[in-house]
Amino acid sequence: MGLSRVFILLLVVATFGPMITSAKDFIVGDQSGWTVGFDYQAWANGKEFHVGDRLVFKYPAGAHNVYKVNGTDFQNCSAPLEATPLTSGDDTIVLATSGKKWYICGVGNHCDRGQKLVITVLPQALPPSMAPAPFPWSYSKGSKRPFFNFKLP
Ligand SMILES: *[C@@H]1O[C@H](CO)[C@@H](O)[C@H](O)[C@H]1NC(C)=O
Ligand SMILES: *[C@@H]1O[C@H](CO)[C@@H](O)[C@H](O)[C@H]1NC(C)=O
Ligand SMILES: [Cu+2]
Repeated sequence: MGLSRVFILLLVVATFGPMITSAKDFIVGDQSGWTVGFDYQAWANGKEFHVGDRLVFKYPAGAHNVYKVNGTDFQNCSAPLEATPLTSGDDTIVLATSGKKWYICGVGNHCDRGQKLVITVLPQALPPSMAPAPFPWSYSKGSKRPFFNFKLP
């Protein structure tokens, strides 16, 4: 028993460990950072944001800021008066819930000049095509599992 159990445990940890803990940091705009005249929709296109991932807005402090707004304010480029923006120049936002999230810069007419980002945050679960198979011991003996068909003692 001993060795094979250890082996199975190691295999499970090696397989599923990275998936469970792989929250990602996204530098908004990559090397361009958070600025005017950048196409943030193109940047967001094709990226998958999940609950637990983080957005990092990088800019020279004082030059820009970050407001989290709703869809209406996003369309209108209006920074809500009652909200306080992030201003550090290295602002990290943890994506805590799924759904659409809107961010704009409230300085001057920067939002109108393209400094706005809308993303859709997906639930933490991986999409079905990438989802880890259920653990082997949840399977009955004859079931067909190409990778995890262990014989349990
Ligand atoms: C948004 O813009 C529309 C017209 O474009 C206007 O009617 C509405 O009052 C604006 N909303 C806000 C919150 O500024
Ligand atoms: C969006 O936020 C503004 C305040 O910034 C608020 O007045 C407005 O009602 C909100 N709109 C929606 C659809 O929640
Ligand atoms: Cu700005």
